[in-house]
Amino acid sequence: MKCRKCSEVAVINMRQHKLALCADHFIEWVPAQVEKSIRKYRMFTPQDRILVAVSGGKDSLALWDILLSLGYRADGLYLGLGIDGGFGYSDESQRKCEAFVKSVESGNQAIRESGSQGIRESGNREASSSDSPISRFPDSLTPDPWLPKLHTLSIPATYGESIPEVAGRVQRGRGKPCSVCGLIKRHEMNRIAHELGYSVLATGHNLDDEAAVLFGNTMTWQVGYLARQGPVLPEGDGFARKVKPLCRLYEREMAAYCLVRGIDYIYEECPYSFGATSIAHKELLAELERKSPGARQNFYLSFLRAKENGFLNDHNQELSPLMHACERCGQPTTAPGLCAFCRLWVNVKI
Ligand code: Q46
Ligand code: ZN
Ligand code: ZN
Repeated sequence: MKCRKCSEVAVINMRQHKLALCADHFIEWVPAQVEKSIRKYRMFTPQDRILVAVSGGKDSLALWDILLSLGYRADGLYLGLGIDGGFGYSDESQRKCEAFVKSVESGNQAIRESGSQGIRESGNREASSSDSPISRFPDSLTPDPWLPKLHTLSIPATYGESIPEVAGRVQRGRGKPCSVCGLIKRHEMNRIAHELGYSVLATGHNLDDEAAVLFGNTMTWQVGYLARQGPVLPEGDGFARKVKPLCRLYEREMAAYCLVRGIDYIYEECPYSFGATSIAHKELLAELERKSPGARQNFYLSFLRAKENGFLNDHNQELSPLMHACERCGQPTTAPGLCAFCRLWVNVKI
């Protein structure tokens, strides 16, 4: 199959777009799509300081790479969860994040040394002078170039227990640590974004993730969750704005992007992700997609359009429960007293 834009061999065929692209055109197309989502949903501007939640997986590292290539000032945040799974899951995923940020640094170093105008090291695309989003590549040639930082925080080192350990001793973690894990991650991301002055927190959720969540919420008509689901969760009450710039890209496109760009990521999933309902929903939607290309995209994007047109508006107004500052950490919480995160630790010395 040939690239739609040139005669090179295509590396990917995106049936939902009826579009096959070669490697060069694909790594131009992906950031352009992300930039469109950023603008369409008014996620952020070049003036915002962005914190990307990185897990060492393909989506979050691809997102960080794309935001940097588009010229946004995006730093990374890695939370060490203390999950081993028999293969050192957390340690390995941290190594992938560190290797990524090092490769960006050495890429920028190489540009400065070569003095070439706006061209990154091997595998990176050329910054054109056109008005394409790619032209806002980081100004690597300025005398004191901005370099992305990776912030890391180890949950066991900070709080004395790994995620599986906390989950093992509280009711909420019975059976699976995911609910406790989600709670801790949300709290720590909010806290760190706030303390370090980031206005935006970006996560690597792709369209497959979002469609699976939408499917789950629709199956049980969780209108509260449906009203809140979207590519942007506005800032407020001490929380940074949360955005999902990859929400219109398929998971396989992110895997292809990493491959073409040479981004090394952790292939293994978290050992606790197996058997999750969201994975079963993803498989169902993937089956539908095989039979009807674009079905998954239509499902999610039609939902977003319906919301833009007022679907669930009434429900949105009902949401905004009264918030209080947690007595211990100060983060906003709906319950008076301690927030859910602090209640996890009240009996633990930290
Ligand atoms: S990291 Fe945490 Fe996920 Fe692992 S323990 Fe569950 S929630 S599956 S995104
Ligand atoms: Zn091409
Ligand atoms: Zn608290």
